[in-house]
Amino acid sequence: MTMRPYPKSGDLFESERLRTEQLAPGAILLRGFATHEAPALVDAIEVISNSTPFRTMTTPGGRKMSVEMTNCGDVGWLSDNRGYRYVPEDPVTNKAWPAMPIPFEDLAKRAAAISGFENFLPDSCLTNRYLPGSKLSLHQDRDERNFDAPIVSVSLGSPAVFLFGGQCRADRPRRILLENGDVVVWGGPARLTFHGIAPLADEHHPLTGACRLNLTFRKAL
Ligand code: MD3
Ligand code: FE
Repeated sequence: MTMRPYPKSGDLFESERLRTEQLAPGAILLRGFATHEAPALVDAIEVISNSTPFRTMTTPGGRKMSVEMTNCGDVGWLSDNRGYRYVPEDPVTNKAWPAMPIPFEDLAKRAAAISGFENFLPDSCLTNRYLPGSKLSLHQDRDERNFDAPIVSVSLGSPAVFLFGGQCRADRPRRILLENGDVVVWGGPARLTFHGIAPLADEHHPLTGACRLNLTFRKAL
């Protein structure tokens, strides 16, 4: 039997090394975890948005959000004058949301597992599209039926400053740069932290041009 020595860390390419960072208990940043998959993910988002287009939504308070959104999976998140909720049909097309592509689900499961959340089964994937100036105000994700499952987020394209707050809205947020291929897993004590995205800068990325895409995988039901 031939045995290959386990590679010393110096033998690993930078792109093969796991760059994990615990931002807080339950919040694990996997830098570059999806970089290799990024072009395929962007292509799949293009396909999804051809059947269920990106649209801006209105908050229950009547403000138009600057981020454009679409969904895939069993249910999709939406916001309108009646509130925030998950629905099985897209109100724009009056059809079911497209199925979650297997490579999406697979990536979300691998990221969750490596972060200590085995058996994550997302049933919803919200895709956010940011253009220069688009932002997402500080908020909590609390429209899911239970908070035991983590949320997995994948950043694609142009970089953004992520605002990582605390358990109270008034906690001053830390600013963390999220770049193409970065994946963050939010579970346990981090599941209800306040978070947002600062206005996107006007930067060019070879994959997406000026725009940033973000996937958030959730177990909504
Ligand atoms: C921390 N999206 O769609 S991803 C959202 O980049 C959302 O589009 C942002 O916040 C974006 O709701 C941020 C990072 C993220 C997502 C969900 C979280 C951080 C989170 C849930 C709980 C705590
Ligand atoms: Fe959120």
